[in-house]
Amino acid sequence: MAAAKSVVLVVISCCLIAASNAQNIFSPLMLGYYNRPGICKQNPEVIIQQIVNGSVAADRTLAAGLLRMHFHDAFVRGTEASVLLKSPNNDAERNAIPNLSLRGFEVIDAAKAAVEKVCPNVVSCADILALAARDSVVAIGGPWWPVPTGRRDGVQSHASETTDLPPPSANFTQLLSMFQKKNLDKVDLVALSAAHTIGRGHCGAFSSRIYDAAGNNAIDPTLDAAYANKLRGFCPPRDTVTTVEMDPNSSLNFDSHYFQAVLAKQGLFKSDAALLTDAGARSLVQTGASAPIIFKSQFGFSMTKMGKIGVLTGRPGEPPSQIRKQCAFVNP
Ligand code: HEM
Ligand SMILES: *[C@@H]1O[C@H](CO)[C@@H](O)[C@H](O)[C@H]1NC(C)=O
Ligand SMILES: *[C@@H]1O[C@H](CO)[C@@H](O)[C@H](O)[C@H]1NC(C)=O
Ligand SMILES: *[C@@H]1O[C@H](CO)[C@@H](O)[C@H](O)[C@H]1NC(C)=O
Ligand SMILES: CC(=O)N[C@H]1CO[C@H](CO)[C@@H](O)[C@@H]1O
Repeated sequence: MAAAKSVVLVVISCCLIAASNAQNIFSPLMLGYYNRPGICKQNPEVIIQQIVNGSVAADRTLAAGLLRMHFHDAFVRGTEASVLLKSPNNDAERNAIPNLSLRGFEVIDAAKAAVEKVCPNVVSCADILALAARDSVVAIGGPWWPVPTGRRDGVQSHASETTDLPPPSANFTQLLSMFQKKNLDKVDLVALSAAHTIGRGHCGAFSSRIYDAAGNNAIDPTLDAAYANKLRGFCPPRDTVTTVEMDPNSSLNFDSHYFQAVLAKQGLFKSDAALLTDAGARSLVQTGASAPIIFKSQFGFSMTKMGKIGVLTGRPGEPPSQIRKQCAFVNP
């Protein structure tokens, strides 16, 4: 009898545990995931925002760094912070060529350290990066967008997988197919490309447009010749260190100048110019140029969508995941 009772107890407690785990295991992303009662004694989103505001106030260029880092995270393995991992063999995503110049790792580390002090082992690095990208854009006067939270962190990162990132040499067909593989459509492609309204690019990412890969000294006909000559002034042939503003004179402001630049054949990369080669995309570029408010709301909508690519929430069948203690390392 006693034995039977304890079996029943075991069964009941097993199922209670299973049921309470199930709430965590099956919870999809939701707004304010960490702001529910009993999760954290202070809303971690506010702590993250404070750190991001402080960092961007000290160095406005970090907004571009954090926005781009979120994009690179999302496109490779999903929005699960694989971009933050360090590898002892230097073969993680951040060691790959397109990582070039990823910036803002220290902001994520500072935000993680600050939230760990308040509620350790609760807030994922993937959520911190998604929130920081949004908050940094808001901090420079750009649009706000909702960032549902509840992501968990992945446990793998491979330099070889950065081939999922579109190269600056991509044509429209390639860009669209790479975005479609991530469940993003043409509207998202055009809206998100306008992230290049902030930040800088290395000469090497567009030098073939101003010097010609074949060494003929020819200028890419899809690039405005006067602008190309100006770029030559910044970038001597084979320069690997100089960077130039992607949106001239306004690379620290989140505006819709990017679209004006693209229409004037002053998009910096071939991938920017490629948006004019598709009729539908071209008309979206025109809309973006003439209706900044529509652009900003679409940008936010597409960012929320990008932030959902390949998220890990601990559901059965998903790759292993965790809440990392340090964003650069999987838990020991
Ligand atoms: C459409 C395909 C895209 C291509 C081919 C592309 C390519 C590039 C390249 C080559 C750079 C310059 C990197 C360097 O030379 O240091 C760059 C910078 C940047 N990209 Fe993109 N990108 C794309 C889409 C995006 C998206 C979707 C976002 C974000 C939503 C984004 C955000 C940025 C930002 C903010 C920078 C400036 C980074 C800084 O100043 O540190 N890009 N991109
Ligand atoms: C961060 O800056 C934004 C934009 O200036 C502001 O709305 C927000 O209240 C700030 N957040 C914190 C926590 O200081
Ligand atoms: C785009 O580039 C790919 C790969 O180089 C090529 O096969 C394709 O023909 C190009 N498409 C267009 C429209 O130029
Ligand atoms: C940027 O500013 C410089 C110097 O004020 C000016 O010569 C140049 O025409 C401006 N470029 C654009 C695209 O507005
Ligand atoms: C910031 C960073 O990790 N940069 C690395 C990018 O990848 C190259 C190799 O492709 C490394 O040399 C950089 O250190």
